Amino acid sequence: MSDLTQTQLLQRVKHSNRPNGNPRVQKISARIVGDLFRAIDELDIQPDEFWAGVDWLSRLCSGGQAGLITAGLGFDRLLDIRLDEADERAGRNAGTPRAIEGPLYIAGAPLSKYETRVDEAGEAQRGETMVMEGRVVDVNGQPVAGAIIDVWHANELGRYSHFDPDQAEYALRRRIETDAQGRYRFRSFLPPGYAIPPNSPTSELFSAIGRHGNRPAHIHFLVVAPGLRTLTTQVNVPGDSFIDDDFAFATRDGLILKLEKNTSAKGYESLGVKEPFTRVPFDFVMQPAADESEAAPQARVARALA
Ligand code: MBD
Ligand code: FE
Repeated sequence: MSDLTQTQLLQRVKHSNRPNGNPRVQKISARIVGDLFRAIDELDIQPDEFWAGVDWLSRLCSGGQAGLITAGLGFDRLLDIRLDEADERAGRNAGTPRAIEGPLYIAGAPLSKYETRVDEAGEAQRGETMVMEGRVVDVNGQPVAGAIIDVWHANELGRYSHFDPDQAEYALRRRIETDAQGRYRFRSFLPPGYAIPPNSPTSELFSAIGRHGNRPAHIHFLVVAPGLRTLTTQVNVPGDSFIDDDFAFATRDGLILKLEKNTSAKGYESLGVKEPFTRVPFDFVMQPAADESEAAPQARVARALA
């Protein structure tokens, strides 16, 4: 039995020779290994190519960039498309569209009621001042009090706190609880887009396959409320040249912001706004949860928190 053909080898790799395996893991791993064996054979992948790939993968993972590659190769959006398709079949594709979480969410941001600054008071101007505001409502238009909106976005250099050692903990990350009328509002600045780190495993692959690694300007949200289906989404700042060419494929109709430039500061004093600013109205429309597993707070799609 020491001389194996490719087929015999694959059979033995797939064969479980201990009890108590996990059937789902067995099935998935057998399929993926089999597909890779076939790719190696059909593409005549040479040992140096194979080991270069393994080396790339270990550098990618030890550098914390696995979630960047899944987004850039379309896997994150694929999972969303499949959830949308399942919703469509179940007749429940209402409300604010979902959009990928991305690899840069951190739980536990500072929590405020109704309103907050997401940027810091007393800093130099970091971009166009904006106040985003609106309500969380259910699919019948009823306001949702006590919803928790997690918001996070990049700084003026396109970098996210926690991953960027130059920023304070939770910089540009906040949570806001909606008031009795379901309202929220926050002040920040319109962020720029994001680009994958240069000289990294991710950029290596992207230059080799001839793709850019840019995301258009966007803001992330995770909205959680009792009895409602947890919503992970992103909104885009209009006018960005990458808006229809996002490296992570996350742009969606219904998620492009409308900017109300030159809004009067009157009524926004509590956010420290003193001059005309850009108002950004946006309501989050949340579906009812089909069951407990879809509702707050455990329904965020489980992924490790970097
Ligand atoms: C981001 O800011 C992001 O949102 C995604 C999905 C991937 C990389 C950087
Ligand atoms: Fe992002």
